[in-house]
Amino acid sequence: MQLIGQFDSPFVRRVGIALTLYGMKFQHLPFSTFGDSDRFVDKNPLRRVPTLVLAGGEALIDSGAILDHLDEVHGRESALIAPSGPARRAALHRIALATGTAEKAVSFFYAKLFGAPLDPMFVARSEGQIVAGLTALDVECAQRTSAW
Ligand SMILES: N[C@@H](CCC(=O)N[C@@H](CS)C(=O)NCC(=O)O)C(=O)O
Repeated sequence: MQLIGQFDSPFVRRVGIALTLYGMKFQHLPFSTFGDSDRFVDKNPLRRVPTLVLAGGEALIDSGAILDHLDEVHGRESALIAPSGPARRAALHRIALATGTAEKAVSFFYAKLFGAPLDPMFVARSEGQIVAGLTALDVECAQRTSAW
């Protein structure tokens, strides 16, 4: 199994952490989404990471879909996320806050890197969304009462 992508990506990190905690052996290919995307475009036409290549060559894309597969292989009852019910809904809410914040941060980073001078309204909105996401995540994590 090969995990494509660098660990500066929060989405690659969440897959790498799950693989490690599940004790699944994998080869890490730290290809850059920009400089190295020709090396994995046959596995992911979007040229995005993470991309997980299974032993038979099948490629899984998008961290949520990859984690769904890893949970299934590891066993849904002993997965890192509760299998059903309120605990699962609460976890999915925390995950949506975390991945949503990361998506905002990544797109804001790309806009600053490649975009024309940014509209101050867009900058303020993006920064506000990122800070609000992180703050909400802190609050939800502090309120956790279960092992999940
Ligand atoms: N929803 C995707 C987001 C993945 C993502 O945004 N990856 C970034 C790196 S952090 C990427 O590949 N960017 C290159 C691009 O979109 O062109 C996931 O959860 O895997």
